[in-house]
Amino acid sequence: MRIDNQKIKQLNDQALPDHRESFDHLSKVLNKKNIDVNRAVEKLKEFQVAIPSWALGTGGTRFGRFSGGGEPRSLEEKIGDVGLLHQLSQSAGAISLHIPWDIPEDVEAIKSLAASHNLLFDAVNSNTFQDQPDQELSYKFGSLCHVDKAVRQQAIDHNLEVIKYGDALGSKSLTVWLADGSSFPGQLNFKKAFQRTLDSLQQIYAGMPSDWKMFVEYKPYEPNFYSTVIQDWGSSHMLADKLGDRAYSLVDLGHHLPNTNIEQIVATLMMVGKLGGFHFNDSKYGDDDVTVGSLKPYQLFLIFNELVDGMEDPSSNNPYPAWMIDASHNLKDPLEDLLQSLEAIRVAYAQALLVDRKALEEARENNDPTLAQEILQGAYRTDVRPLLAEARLQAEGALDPVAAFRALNVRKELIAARGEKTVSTGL
Ligand code: PSV
Ligand code: MN
Repeated sequence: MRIDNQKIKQLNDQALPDHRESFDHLSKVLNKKNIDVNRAVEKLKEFQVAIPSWALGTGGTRFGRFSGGGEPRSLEEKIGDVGLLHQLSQSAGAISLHIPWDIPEDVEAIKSLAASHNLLFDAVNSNTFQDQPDQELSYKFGSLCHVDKAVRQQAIDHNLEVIKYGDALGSKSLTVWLADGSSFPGQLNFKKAFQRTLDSLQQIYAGMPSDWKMFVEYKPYEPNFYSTVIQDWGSSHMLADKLGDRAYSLVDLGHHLPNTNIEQIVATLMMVGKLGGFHFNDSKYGDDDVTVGSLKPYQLFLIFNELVDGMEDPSSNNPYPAWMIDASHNLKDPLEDLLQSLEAIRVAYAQALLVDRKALEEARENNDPTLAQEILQGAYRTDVRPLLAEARLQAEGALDPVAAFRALNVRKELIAARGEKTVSTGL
């Protein structure tokens, strides 16, 4: 389904007087601080985050899954859902596919459907963490790290196939996340597993088109409980470094042990030009995959502070990172949840744009942590939501996407079109 743009406009018109008042007030406050409001709005208009095709249905845990209704049943419907998110938010201009969950049967038709929603295809993701029904060899004991060369070859071939699908759709990057590891001490030779993984990744890297990038994602545990082959940013960076110039680390917010200083990891990777991709979510305990910014918005801001610093650093050769939400929706409507995540990401981004970097650097040079904190928290405590709303208004999105989603009964219409009991492919 598509929302009638006139309906979005009508809702915006009703909310416009309040928006003008708050935007004008914020503009005055920021102008006094010599912050260029138009630049911030333009930056927000440009900032697009990819939606993963597997986040549009209800997620679950190993204990159960409580289906929502109106879930997308096909790749076409998933693209339609991302189209709705983009129409309302004007900030979800790309979709990231997971193969084999989302194999495009008619590539040209899928491409033109995505284009009709103004969507691009972001990184494609391989899946060697599950066995598929028609698969010859099992990944129970790993894929790219497996002791058996034939299993490794099967996993390499799968990644090469994923690249082919992505290439046909216009993707320019492959994200590799491996569940490979061990659940018991002694089970795996750490060094051999790492070397076999590197060797397998080298073969995949060699099969990428010359304008493609590879993102190596890390995760400390789960589904394996004792060790993961690519457990942390150090392992990921070692692999990316050995693979070549077009291989990068990918940071997923949920893939860190409690209290890890993720912002420092981001700064360090960008310093050496090796931060390629970013998966957003939030967590309290582990890879909880809950709504971005729902638990630790200040941490998200501190991470964005480093991301913006890295992006604005003229001496950095880090490429523009690929942004993606990587979350699971167990309780909330997935589309509402994704709209909230998009908002939280953009709030943190906008706040980071407000940081007076020159003053912050001076405070650092003067060993003045008090002033450094004042500067950072001054930006963090600014209610930047009118900037986001203005960016959406200018791009013909909804001033308030979640309110519009509800007022326009989008879920009800999706249920009417697709049914109450639909199941989306994915996790
Ligand atoms: C693994 O936990 C992960 O973060 C990877 O990015 C996967 O591709 C994704 O979640 C979906 O399973
Ligand atoms: Mn991820």
